[in-house]
Amino acid sequence: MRQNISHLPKKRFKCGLAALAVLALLSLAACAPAQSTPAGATTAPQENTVDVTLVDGTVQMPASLPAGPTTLNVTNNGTTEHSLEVEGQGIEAAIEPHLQPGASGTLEVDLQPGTYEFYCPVPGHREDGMTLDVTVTETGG
Ligand SMILES: [Cu+2]
Repeated sequence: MRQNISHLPKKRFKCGLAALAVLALLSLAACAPAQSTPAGATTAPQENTVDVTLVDGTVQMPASLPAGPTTLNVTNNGTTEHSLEVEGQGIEAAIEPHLQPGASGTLEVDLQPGTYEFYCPVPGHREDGMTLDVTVTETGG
């Protein structure tokens, strides 16, 4: 008899645990979305946007940029197709496909302090002067 009595509470205990586990899972599921969507994004690193203009024979943009995640807004103002390739500090990124005259595109790069070469990857254009040495400097914190 005593064994029977002690049996019942154990079962109930197990049920209670299961219910608690379900509750915990539910509350976790409910909490997760709220934590992963910070509205203000106040702690995000500073993002920079730089306009780059490609004309026949020249890459027009600032020759020095601050470090950080950077979006390059590239416009082809030339008369033939051009593009932009960024090379330096382990980065090698280019806009593909090439930009037709009047077209624009974006290239996102995470710039670290150092020197980079921004040039047009269309064969022959780099040699014709469509290249620019860009210095990236640490942003003052
Ligand atoms: Cu070009």
